[in-house]
Amino acid sequence: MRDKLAIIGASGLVGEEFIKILKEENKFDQFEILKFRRNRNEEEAEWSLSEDLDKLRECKFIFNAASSEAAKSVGALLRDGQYLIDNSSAYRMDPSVPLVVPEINAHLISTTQKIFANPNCTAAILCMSLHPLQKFGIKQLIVSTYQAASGAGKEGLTELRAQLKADKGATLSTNVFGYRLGGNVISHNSAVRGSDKEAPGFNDEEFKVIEETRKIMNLPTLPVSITCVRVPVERAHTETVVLDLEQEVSVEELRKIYRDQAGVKLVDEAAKNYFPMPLEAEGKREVLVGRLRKDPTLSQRILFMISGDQLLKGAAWNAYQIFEVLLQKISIAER
Ligand code: 2RA
Repeated sequence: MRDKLAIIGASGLVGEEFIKILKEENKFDQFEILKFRRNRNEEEAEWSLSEDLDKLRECKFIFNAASSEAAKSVGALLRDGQYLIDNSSAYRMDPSVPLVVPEINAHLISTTQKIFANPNCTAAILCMSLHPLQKFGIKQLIVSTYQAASGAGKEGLTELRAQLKADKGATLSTNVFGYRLGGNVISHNSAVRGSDKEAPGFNDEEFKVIEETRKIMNLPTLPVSITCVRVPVERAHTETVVLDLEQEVSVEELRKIYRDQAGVKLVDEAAKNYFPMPLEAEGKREVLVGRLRKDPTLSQRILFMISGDQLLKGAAWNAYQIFEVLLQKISIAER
C-alpha cells in the first residue's frame, strides 16, 4: 500500500509547483496524493480544515503551502510517524522545530522530528549565497530586496498583470499591494511594526529575514540591516548584498567558491553586463549569484547580487529537498 501524502494549499502557486516537482522527480505515483484546496466554499475567507481532519490523520506526509492557521491545526493533530513540512511562518522560529535549507543544515532532519519548517523565500535564497562564505567569518550583513509580485500569491500576480496592461490613469484594484505596483516600486506590503521595541519601523518581511537568517546560519547575534521592496516583476526575487567578513577574500576566490557550490549558479560577466536577473532565475532551482566585487575602501567588505525563484528554492523546491532527505532517513531507520 502506498503512503499518503497530503498537500494543503494545492491550488496556490507554491502547491502547484510542489506537485510539478513531485511529477518531475517521479515521486507523484509512489504516493497516494491528497490535494486540499482553499475556498471550496467561496464564502469562506480562509480555508477550513474541519471536514478534512480525519483524512489528514491518515497521511504519513503533509506539506502545508497554506496559512499559519492551517499549519497550527495540522501540527496539533500530528501523531508519531506523521511528518509536516510547513511552508508557513507558524513554526519557523519555534526553537524545537528545525528551519531547514538542506544544503546548509540537512543534519537537522531526523525521523524523530515531526515538523520541519521551510524558510521565508527571501531568507532561503539569501542564505544560499551566505553559506559558502561562512568559513571566512560573517560579521555583518546589509541587504536590499527587489521582490516579485507572485511572492504575494496568485492574487498578487493577477493584480500586477492587470496593472501592466492598463493605461496609466486607469482605476484598478490595488487590494494586494495597497498601491499600483505596475510601473512602480513600493515598500514591501507586509505590516510595519511601528512600535516594536527591537526595531521600530521594520516590516514583517524584514523581521522574518533577519530572524530566519540568524537561525538558518546559526549566527544568533548577526547584525542584519534590511530593506524589503516590491518591484513590478512577475516571478523571482532579487537581492543586493553587502557583507563584512572577518577575513579578506579575493573576487577570484569568490567566483571559484560560487562556481563549485551546489544549488548556486555563478552569473558574473562584467563585459556583457550579465548578472543575476529575475527573468533568468525564473523556473530555476539554483540561486543566481554575481556582480561580485570588493569595497575599495574596506578590504573585508564584499558586495554582490542574487536572484532566485522564490516559488522554487524559496518554497516548493526547498520543501521537496527536505522531503527527499526525510525519505532517505526513514528508509535507513527502517532497515
Ligand atoms: C513575499 N516572502 O514575497 C513573501 C513570499 N512568501 O512577500
